[in-house]
Amino acid sequence: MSLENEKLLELYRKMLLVRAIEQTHGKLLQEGKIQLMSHFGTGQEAVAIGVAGPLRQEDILFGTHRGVGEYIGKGMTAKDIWLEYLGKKTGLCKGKGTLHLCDRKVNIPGLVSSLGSDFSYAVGTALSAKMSKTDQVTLYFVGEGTCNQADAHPSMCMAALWKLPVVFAVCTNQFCEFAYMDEHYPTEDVAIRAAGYGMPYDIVDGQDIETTYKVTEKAIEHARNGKGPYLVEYKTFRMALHHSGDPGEYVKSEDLEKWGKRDPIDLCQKKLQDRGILTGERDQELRKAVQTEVDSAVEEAFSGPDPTVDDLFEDVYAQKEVI
Ligand SMILES: Cc1ncc(C[n+]2csc(CCOP(=O)(O)OP(=O)(O)O)c2C)c(N)n1
Ligand SMILES: [Mg+2]
Repeated sequence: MSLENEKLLELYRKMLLVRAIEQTHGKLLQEGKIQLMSHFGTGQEAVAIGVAGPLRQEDILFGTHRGVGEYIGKGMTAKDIWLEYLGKKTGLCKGKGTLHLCDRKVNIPGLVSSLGSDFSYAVGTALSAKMSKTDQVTLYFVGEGTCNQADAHPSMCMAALWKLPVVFAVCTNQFCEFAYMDEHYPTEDVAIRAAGYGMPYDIVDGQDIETTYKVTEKAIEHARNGKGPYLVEYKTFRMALHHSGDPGEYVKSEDLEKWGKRDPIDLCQKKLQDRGILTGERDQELRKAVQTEVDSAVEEAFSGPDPTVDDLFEDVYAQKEVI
C-alpha cells in the first residue's frame, strides 16, 4: 500500500501541523495564557489525516472531540481553528463554537456534544445525497467508545438496508475516557459488528499513514459507487490523556512505551528518509515552517476582534428585547 512521494510528504506535513497545533495549545494552557481545555489526539495523527485525506471537498465529514487531525485533514486551517478557539468574531462560528468547530466551506457540519447522536446525522446526510442523486459521500469518524451508544445500531442497520453512501471510520484508541477498552468492550474488535448488517469491513494498523489513507480511499469509493456503507476500524493508541486536566494515573507506562515506539509521525519520517525524499535538513525546515504557521495563527487570533454584546443575538433564535 504505497502512496506517491509528493502525497506522502503532504500527509507528513499535515501530521506535523496537527501535532504543532496541539502542542502549542497545551503550552498556552500550562502558561495560563488561555483557559480552553481540550482533548488531544497525540499518537492518532495517522488515523485522522489518513481518514480525511481521500475525501473530496464536497464530501461531508463528521469528526470527533479529538478532532484537530481530521479537521486539518479535510481542509480547515490553523488560523481557522485558533480564531474560533479564542472566541473571535472572525472565527468559523463567529466565536460561538470554540472547541465545537464547524466549517461549511469544507463540509464539516460540526461536533455534537452528545456523542453518538451524529451516527444518525451521518446516515441522514448520506440519505440526502442518495435521494438527490449526487455522488457525495459522508464519512463519520468516531471513537470506539462512542460506538457503544444506542444510536449506532439503528443507524448502521438503516445505512446497510438502504445502501447509503456512508463510511464509518472507527478510531480504536483503546480508551473511553478513563477506562481501557477491555473494561467497556466484550470483544477485541468493534468492526466485526458490521457483519451483522452485511456491511463490509476492514481492521487496520492505525499508525501507518499509507495504510489508513489507502484503506479509507477504498471504502469511500465503495460508498461513492452505490455499493452502500463500509466500516473501517483503525487500531491506535491515545498517547494523550483523556483531556488536558486528566491526571492519568490509570494509563500503564508499558503501553506508553510500546506505542511510543510506533509513533505515526516517526514512522512516516523514516519512510520518507528511506525513500530518499526527506533529508534531515529538509525535515527541520518543514518542522520550523509548520511551527511558524501555528505561531502566526495564534498571534493573529489573540489580536483578533472580540464579538460585541449585540453579536450574541445574531445567528440565534433569542431576541434581545425578550431577554
Ligand atoms: C452521550 C455522551 N456521553 C458521555 C459523554 C462524555 N464523553 C466525552 S468524550 C468521551 C469518551 C468517548 O470515547 P471514544 O468514543 O472512544 O473517543 P476517545 O475519547 O477515545 O477519542 C465521553 C464518554 C458525551 N460527550 N456524550
Ligand atoms: Mg476511544
